[in-house]
Amino acid sequence: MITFHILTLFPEMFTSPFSQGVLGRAKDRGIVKLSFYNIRDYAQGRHKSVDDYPYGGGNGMLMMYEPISLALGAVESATGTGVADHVILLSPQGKLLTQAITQNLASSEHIVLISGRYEGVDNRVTEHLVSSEISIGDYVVSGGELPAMVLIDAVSRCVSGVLGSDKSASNDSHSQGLLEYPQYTRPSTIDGHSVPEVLLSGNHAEIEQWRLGQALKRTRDVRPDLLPDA
Ligand code: 9D3
Repeated sequence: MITFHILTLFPEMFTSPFSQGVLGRAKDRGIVKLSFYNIRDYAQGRHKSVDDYPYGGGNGMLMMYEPISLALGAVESATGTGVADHVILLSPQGKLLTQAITQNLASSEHIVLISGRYEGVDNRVTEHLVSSEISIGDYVVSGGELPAMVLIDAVSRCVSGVLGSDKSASNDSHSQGLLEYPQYTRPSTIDGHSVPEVLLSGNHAEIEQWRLGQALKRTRDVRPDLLPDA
């Protein structure tokens, strides 16, 4: 059982990805739990502000420290434990998410995810409330919600019992080393395009050799950066 505690201004964004498929099932079966904390609910004062102008000037607004800190307090009240070592801020400044990281996170009981909006967060959040920052890649998306969903999906797949068999989970992590080989299903010919002969041969040694060759070629052509590790 793993619980993701999600601090966000937009909890509704998270509903559909986790109501279907592998993750929907994992949730229904109680293997994965999602718990939401709307940062707006922890805003203080007459205006219930969650964002403010950056000291020193600059573009846009920043998420304030206080509502995030209070929301983290609510997580600790709900769990009855300290969570300080398991607080992840989704951030363009973070370490790149990898399969090795998702596998490590999968053994946690509680993971707290902070999804930001605006141009960023008060750096005191990062320094004093967050234990690690994670990015999902070198491109810009509009907030931390989609990255949090990507992380939850990827981590959940590594949790025992979420996929059909533990073999599927280890198969997932193998495909980290090399890109996958081409795959085909029926019919054996369509629009004049045939399935490679070797796959119909029934010779399993030859099929395995062909698949490895294809995987290596694809990886060299498309993702040569993966090859030294494979
Ligand atoms: C990097 C661009 N920033 C400086 C101008 C502004 C900014 C844009 C979008 C700051 C934050 C965001 C929202 N993105 C995330 O919170 C985010 C993210 C991402 O944009 N790309 C990859 N991984 C992540 S994790 C969180």
